[in-house]
Amino acid sequence: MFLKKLLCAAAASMMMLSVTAAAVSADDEEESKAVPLEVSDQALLTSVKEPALSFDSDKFDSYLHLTRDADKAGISFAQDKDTYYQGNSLKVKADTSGVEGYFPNSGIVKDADNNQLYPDAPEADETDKMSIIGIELHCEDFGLTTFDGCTFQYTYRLTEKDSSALLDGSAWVYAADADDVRVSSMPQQLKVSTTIDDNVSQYQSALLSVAPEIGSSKVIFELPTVGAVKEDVIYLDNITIILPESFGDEKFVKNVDGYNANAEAKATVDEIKISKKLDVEDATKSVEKTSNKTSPVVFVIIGVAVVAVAVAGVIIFKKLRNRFY
Ligand SMILES: [Ca+2]
Repeated sequence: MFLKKLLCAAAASMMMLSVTAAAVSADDEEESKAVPLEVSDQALLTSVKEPALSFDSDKFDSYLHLTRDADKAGISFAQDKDTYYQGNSLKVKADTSGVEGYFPNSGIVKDADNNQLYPDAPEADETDKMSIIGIELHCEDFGLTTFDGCTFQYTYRLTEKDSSALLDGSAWVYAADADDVRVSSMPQQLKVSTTIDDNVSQYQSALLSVAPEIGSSKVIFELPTVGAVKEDVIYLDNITIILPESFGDEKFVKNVDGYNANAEAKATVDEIKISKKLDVEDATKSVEKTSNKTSPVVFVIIGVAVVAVAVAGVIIFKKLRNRFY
C-alpha cells in the first residue's frame, strides 16, 4: 500500500517536473521571439520629425501590405488626392458580399448593455480560427529588426457611413508577431468622432505605443468588414514612427515615400476640440472680466443722481435765500 502511494507520489512529481519543464521551454520560446530593436543603417533615422509614410507620392506602395485574409473582403488601397490631412492620403476600400468567421477582436466587442457580443469568440492567439482583414506595416521595410518600443503617430479619417461597414463601427490597430498573433496587450480602437459634426473631411490623430520586448514584427490596421460592402472603409495619412528615447535625437524613421513638407497640414479633430475648449474658456474669462468691472450704466445713474442732488440743492438754496432776504 505504502509502496503504491510512494509510486503515485513519484509519478505525480515526475508529471509536475515535466509540466514545469514544458512551461519553461514555452517561456524560452516566447522570449526567443523578442529581438533587440536595431536599425540596419543609421542613415534611415533623422532628428527632425517627419512621417515615415506620407502617401504624398506613389512610392508608398512598396511599404504597405495586405493582411493574411484581406482578399476575403476584397481590400484594396490607393492614394487619395481629395481627402487628406496633408498633401495626399491613403484610401482603403473593401469589396465583399460578407466575411465568415470571427475577427481577432470579436471577443472584446460589447453590446449596448456592456455584454460580450461574441462570448464564444476564440482567444487572441488562436489566429487560425480568425479572419485578419486589413493592411499592415512590416518592421524590415523601415530597416528595423522589430517594432518593440516604437511609437506610431498617425492621422485617420472614419466617417459615420464608412464605419457602418465595420463590426462595432470600429477599426483596430495592434502590434503582431510574424505569425499574426497579437502581441499588444490591448488593441487600439478607432471610432468615429462624436465630438464634432464634420467627420466627412476631418482627420483624427492617434498614437500607438508598442511595448518593449514583446516580439512584434508588424503593425496591423484591422478592418473587420461585416455584410455586403463596396465602399471606402478608412483613410490614413502621415504615419510617423518614433524610436525609444535610448536612440537619442535621431529617433524618427526618415520618410521613405517622398514627403511633401510644403503641403499645408489641416487641423485634426483633436486640435479643433482643444481650440473649441479654449474658446469657451476665453469666453468665460471675458465674462468674468466684464463682471469685475463697474458697468458704464452705473456711472450714468450715479452721474444723473449727483446732478439731480445738485439741482435740488440749488433750488432749495434759492428758495431759502428768497425767504430770508
Ligand atoms: Ca500625406
